[in-house]
Amino acid sequence: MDERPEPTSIPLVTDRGISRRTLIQAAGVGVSALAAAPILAGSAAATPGALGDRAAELVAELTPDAGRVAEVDVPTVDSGRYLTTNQGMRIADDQNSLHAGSRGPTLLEDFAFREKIMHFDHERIPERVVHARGAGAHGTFKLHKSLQQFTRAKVLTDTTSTTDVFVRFSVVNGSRGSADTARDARGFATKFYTTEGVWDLVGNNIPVFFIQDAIKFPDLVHAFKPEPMLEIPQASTAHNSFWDYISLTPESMHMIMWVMSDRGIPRSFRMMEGFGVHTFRLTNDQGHSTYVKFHWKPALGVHSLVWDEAQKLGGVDPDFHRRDLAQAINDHQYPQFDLGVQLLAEADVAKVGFDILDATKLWPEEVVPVTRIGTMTLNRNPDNYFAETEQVAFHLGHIVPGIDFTDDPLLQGRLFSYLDTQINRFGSANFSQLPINQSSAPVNNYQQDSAMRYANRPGNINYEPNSLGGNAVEAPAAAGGFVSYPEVVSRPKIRARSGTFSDHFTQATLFFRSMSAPEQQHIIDALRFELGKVSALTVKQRMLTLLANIDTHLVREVAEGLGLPAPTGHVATGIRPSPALSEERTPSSAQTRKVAILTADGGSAADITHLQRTLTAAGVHSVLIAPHEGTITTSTGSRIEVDFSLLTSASVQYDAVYVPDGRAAVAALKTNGAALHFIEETYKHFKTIAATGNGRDLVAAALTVPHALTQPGVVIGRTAGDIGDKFIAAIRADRHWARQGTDRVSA
Ligand code: HDE
Repeated sequence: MDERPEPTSIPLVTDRGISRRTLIQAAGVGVSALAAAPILAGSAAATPGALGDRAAELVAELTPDAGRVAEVDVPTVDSGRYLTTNQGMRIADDQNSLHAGSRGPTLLEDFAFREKIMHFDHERIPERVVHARGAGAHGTFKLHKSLQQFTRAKVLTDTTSTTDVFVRFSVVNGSRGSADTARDARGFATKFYTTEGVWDLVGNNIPVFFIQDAIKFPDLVHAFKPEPMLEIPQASTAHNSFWDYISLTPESMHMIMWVMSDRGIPRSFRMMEGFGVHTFRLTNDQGHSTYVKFHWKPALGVHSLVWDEAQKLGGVDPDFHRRDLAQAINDHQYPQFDLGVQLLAEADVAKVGFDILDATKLWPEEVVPVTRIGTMTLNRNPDNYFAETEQVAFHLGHIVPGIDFTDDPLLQGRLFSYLDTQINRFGSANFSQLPINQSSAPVNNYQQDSAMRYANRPGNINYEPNSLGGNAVEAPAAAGGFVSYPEVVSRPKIRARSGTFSDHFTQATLFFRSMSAPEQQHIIDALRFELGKVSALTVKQRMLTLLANIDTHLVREVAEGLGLPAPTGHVATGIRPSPALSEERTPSSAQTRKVAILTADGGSAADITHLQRTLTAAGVHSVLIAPHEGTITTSTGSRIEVDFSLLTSASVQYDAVYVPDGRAAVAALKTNGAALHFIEETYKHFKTIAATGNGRDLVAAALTVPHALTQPGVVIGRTAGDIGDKFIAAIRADRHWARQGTDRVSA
């Protein structure tokens, strides 16, 4: 049997409909290769043969010291495959480049080295200008409620089918290697592979935006990115240029309230809402149009970090959100989001009291309710970050018949920007041929060539119309063709903003007033922090004059923090709060939350195993943390595996901590600064703390605030059996804002 691997280029018809030839590396290699003889360790050819023998002799003669430098005995895994160049030629030595003598210069002739290193040199494509840092997941979308009355889009009307999706969550400001937990808006972009073509819903976790017209976007982005001279700060808006720009851009005030709120520091991608932001349009078979706003509602509710925690996580685990998403999917705790729509008849536009084309405005859910129409389940992690999460290319113009645009000037500008961006990132107009971007619907047109094109059309007809028999003709609306909504446009060509876009404060006030007291305080603290990092006094003052038009309490508190006088402003009156904007009443669940069990040698096996079982049954994860890795010997002499040491874990990575009984364990931990800090920090971040038996003494030793053990979210009991339900209820409650003395904790 020939032991050569199967040809590496095989014809493939993908489930996305495009017939293509794809380079299959490793995973697709055929049976004969797997049955091949095992490869010897290292890169020396298995049977050098006569030529190899002669070469080896020559090498020995000319360079007596030549050969592989075997510093370590490298165990190899026999994959049944040989290393090859990209041309399929087998590589005999992948550890040594070709030299003139073993100590001589590298030869230009070394084509294998050059191929490898040049490929490496070209590994990066330009990172996204914004939203560079992201994490992706595959999933499905199932429609429950048809919008047939409003749209002809099958993805929104066919309740019998399931649509594949790919979602990319992202952080806007930082570069690709920055931290997940920076204060920022989060991108929430969904690619639906519908039967009528790709539909991209490219949204954020915040329903409004900083600016009203796309022409301002480059300035906004320059201002929030690191300042150009030293390229600092990374992934942070707490600097002069951002606040200078914002203080000169009153239309951003509503968005500023959101970014400074808890929404700017989500606990998880799985616990964020998503918003299409713009007013889109649905069109039905009769050509009738209805305005629509798209929403994603997370099954786990909307939850956030606290700022101190977010900052620390940036160092302790910069991949916190990315890891959290992948872990949940690995554990089959699939993140779910309901797709919701707010529908507004053209005749009812006046109801909302502002211009629906203004992307700095939301439609309060109490005025225009959100109807949930389907559920998205994210159930598969990418196989390869680059191929999927990095190369996924979103564009607002990826749309399907039945969904259409409005004249929102931000939306209109985005329609240009995304395609331009993708062509720049990929260096080719053929990005739509990459597997992650391929349409499930057949792709037929007469576009051709450009870099890296491999889906090619047979025959001589590469134009239309043609009379010689091409392979595609235009589809009328009845055959599923996209027909733009024929909105009447007959206005003067003019560079101006509509007067109906000029109220920049009412909804900022609406948002602030809709927050609970702790949420309001977080906005105040965030503004104190951000503006506190601004060195230009005039910028701080100008920001205060804007905040004065949002809320009097807000401006007074921020001004006090900055040590500046609070200006007065004109605050809108008669605003009815929108409870839907607060995280206070959001659904909450203990499921998928993470508990740290903090113990040491001598910890109670009965407590630990009982609590582990209780938590697992409730869908809560737990890890055992001890002063050292390996195993701990429990009070009864049994051994329990340690997941992390106090060196490799931190409280900020967990939603709660539990200290089990065990005299020796507690005695050891009481003198361990890291253990005491762990508990203090959990307390400071308003998270649940539980202890049983002697464990109580450790909590008491760590927390010096008065009456710490009777504070909300501190669960003390005799045994793990006693506290199970209370502990889970406290985890479900998430943060215990009523807890006293957190600011006295020095952690
Ligand atoms: Fe984007 N935006 N954006 N944006 N945006 C990009 O496209 C742009 C805006 C959003 O995970 C870029 O592929 C302009 C609003 C997401 O790949 C770029 C304007 C909203 C993502 C671009 C906006 C978004 C992007 C950069 C003002 C919420 C990441 C790389 C008119 C509705 C998608 C890229 C992903 C990415 C342009 C404003 C969401 C440069 C010009 C408003 C989620 O094309």
